[in-house]
Amino acid sequence: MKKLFLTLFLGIQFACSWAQSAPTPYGALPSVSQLNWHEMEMYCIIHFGVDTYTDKEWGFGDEDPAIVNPKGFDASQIVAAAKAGGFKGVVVVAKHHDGLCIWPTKTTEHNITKTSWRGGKGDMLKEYQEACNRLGMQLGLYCSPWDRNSAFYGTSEYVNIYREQLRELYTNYGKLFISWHDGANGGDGYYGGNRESRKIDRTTYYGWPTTWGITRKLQPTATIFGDVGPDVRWVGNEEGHAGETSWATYTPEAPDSGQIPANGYVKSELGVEGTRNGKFWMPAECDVSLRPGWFYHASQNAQVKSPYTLMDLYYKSVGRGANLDLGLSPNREGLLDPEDVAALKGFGDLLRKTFAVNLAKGALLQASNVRAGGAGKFGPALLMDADRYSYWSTDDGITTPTLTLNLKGVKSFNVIRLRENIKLGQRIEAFEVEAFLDNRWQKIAAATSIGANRLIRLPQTVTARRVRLRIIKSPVCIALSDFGLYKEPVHLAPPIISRDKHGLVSVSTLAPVSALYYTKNGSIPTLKSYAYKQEFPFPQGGVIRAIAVEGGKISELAVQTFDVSKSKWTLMPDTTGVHPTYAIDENAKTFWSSLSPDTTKAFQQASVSIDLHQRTMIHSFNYLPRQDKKILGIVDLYTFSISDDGINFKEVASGEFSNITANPIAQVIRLKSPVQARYIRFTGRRSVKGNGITLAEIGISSIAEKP
Ligand code: FUL
Repeated sequence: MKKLFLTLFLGIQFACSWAQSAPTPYGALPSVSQLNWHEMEMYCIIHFGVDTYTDKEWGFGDEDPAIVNPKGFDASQIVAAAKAGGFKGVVVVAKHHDGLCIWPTKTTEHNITKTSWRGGKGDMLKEYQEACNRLGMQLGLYCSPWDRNSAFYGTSEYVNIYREQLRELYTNYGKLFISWHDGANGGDGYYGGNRESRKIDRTTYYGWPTTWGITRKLQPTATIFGDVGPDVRWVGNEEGHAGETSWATYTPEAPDSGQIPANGYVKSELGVEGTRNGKFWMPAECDVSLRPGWFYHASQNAQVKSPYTLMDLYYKSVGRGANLDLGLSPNREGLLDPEDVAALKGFGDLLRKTFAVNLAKGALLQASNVRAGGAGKFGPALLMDADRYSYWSTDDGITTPTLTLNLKGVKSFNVIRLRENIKLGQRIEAFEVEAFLDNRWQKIAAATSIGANRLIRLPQTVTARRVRLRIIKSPVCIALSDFGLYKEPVHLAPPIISRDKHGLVSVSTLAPVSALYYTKNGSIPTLKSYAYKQEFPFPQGGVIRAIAVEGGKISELAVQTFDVSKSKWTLMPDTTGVHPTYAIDENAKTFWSSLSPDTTKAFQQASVSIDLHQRTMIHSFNYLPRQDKKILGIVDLYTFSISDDGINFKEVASGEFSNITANPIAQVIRLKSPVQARYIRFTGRRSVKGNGITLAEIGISSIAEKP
């Protein structure tokens, strides 16, 4: 089947008639479990627990498990939705930082048997395992090393408990494809009632080499994920993208680079790119949630990522040789919301449509060189089969070959795919693709790393009859396993919804369209909704949804949630620091700062006080951390106060912004009960780094529960 195509070779190949063996593998190589992981490309990670009921991202560890009662829990609904999205497995959070084990563990009382669900008789992990078996999906488990509930956290006793938890997980839930270990470690917690801060040395405390030994013994085919591997590295952001150049190999930084990284949880900026010729095969996993947070929050219902947004993330993760790990957040019933299910299905359909037909198939292939040993073994026809490990290779020393494709007719495409046979290592460093257009070869794409997968989404559809691949740089002969041309369905981009300083909302598009429609009540717009003609006031905030219509096509849906308009707000004189007005300018890119340039100064708490100029109903407030990818001054302990006279302030909320360093998204804090006030004050009581605080925006919502 592999020789369906006529393959032409230039002169020199005919001279090389002696049989040559396979190329020597290059650099660090993937293990069998890593190969399985690469083949999966995408899986989901499922967060459900006490946080689902407390509306938090990190539980403190003092939550009563009885609040957990997902009456409608159906693992099959969740796993089937992931499958419809094209995902090949799920990683279930068996224990998050709050310490609640969602299986009947013997290691702690703080477990599923103490919840109200199924009278304490249930085992969520078993149900996930059964659902995965039924649906042909692979299962992975996440057991947080940090445990804010355990009285023993910080002592060696806890490490034994943690290892025992892993043993239970590895023994009772079948074959796992991944053992997922989070990097958040130590800090404030309940710790068996002690309510204190416990610090551990993340490089030594857990004794990772021993802990990983347990994984290797009990789950020999599972990969181990951690901030720095050892099998799969964290990409370094929770936005779901790897670097434009992303190497599967990696050399961890100090403290003990050079050995298999027992340093486990040392973060590195390098995760996103990897290390060319790194010591270990340690590809990146790009984790990102379908919603802004990892756990379910009703306030984020309007922010479920759309199929095209997921598609974009797919190109930036899987398309860069990494894997995509998408967060799913079952609601309090224990089910995915219909919007989440629809987004997954829409994404899966888009993937299936895009990659249904390889337009390069049937082309006449002319390679500038084919490794001696026979076209059947190393010829370019092998690029067209579905086998990731059959490959086109060149003679030793031939590192910049070209491949010309005379397509079977004129073809229109907008996506290019390449793969290397990674069993032979990551070899190619740069390549270009050209199309024969207007009677000359023109460059249409160029990229660096390939590895397990490289996708290039072209800015425009290219229509051509001849295409040429040029390998520009490779230290050794190539071993390319795939070349494909695809056509992603054309779609109309969603309109842009924005609100100016005066509280006026506008709906616009980059290219002209025939009509725009919108709704103000959270419903999905149709051609019967309000037709957009001009800016309109929306001072109380809420959700605007809009669509564009052009040439009989309806665009992707745009959704934008607004807080109460800040058009009349002013800052009170006690707000100092640099650029105070940036805290309320409705511009996420600017930020206010109380940081002192004198870095020897200790942290000083700071506040922003605002006059709303009218008594306003407040259901929640919202802190948007700086959005420039820097963490200096990001607040993680806050107080929110209100006043009627601008002099006497009363605290109405205080607490922690969890996971804000890894995922610096808007933090919506719902007040215990709604209040009315004319003045508000936000105080940062601690920042994750630096001697002051920074703040991109402060907002409030007057809406009881964001739809
Ligand atoms: C993070 C955790 O701290 C988050 O809560 C979440 O579990 C995410 C997947 O990993 O680092």
